[in-house]
Amino acid sequence: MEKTFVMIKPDGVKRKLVGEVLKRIEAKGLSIEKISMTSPDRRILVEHYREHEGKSFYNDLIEFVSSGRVVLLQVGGEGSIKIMRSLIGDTDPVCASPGTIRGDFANSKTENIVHASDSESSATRELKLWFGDD
Ligand code: FUP
Repeated sequence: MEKTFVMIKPDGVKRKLVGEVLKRIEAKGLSIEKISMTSPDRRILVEHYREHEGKSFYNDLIEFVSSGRVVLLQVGGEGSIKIMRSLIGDTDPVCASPGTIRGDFANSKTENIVHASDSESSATRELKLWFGDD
């Protein structure tokens, strides 16, 4: 079954939206296969966000995601990568539709509650980075 990586970012944890995000994932029929909480250090975030290095928002992004605890998830189910992307909504809060997680709760491009892998190759890479080979 297809697997994807999801992270509830520090703003989602601080705003007590963990249950809300998990509820939406499960209500859609996807499975929470792994779950843990951590305070990510810069090293792992630099690797996670390597494709964004040098962009104008990069430093603020790393600073923000390393600012508190995050919830790491392996989510499984048929079509889980695309389904999670549609559940989270657009990166830009102006474009994120109501009914999506970002559309309902985010008001910033950087502090946008949740991350979900955007392709099969990033899902494989990110699951290995955050959960290792287990
Ligand atoms: P997404 O896959 O929807 O999370 O969005 P991107 O891969 O385009 O961006 C990765 C992260 O960079 C987003 F979670 C938030 C951050 N970002 C900004 O802070 N500012 C921007 O203008 C674009 C992205």
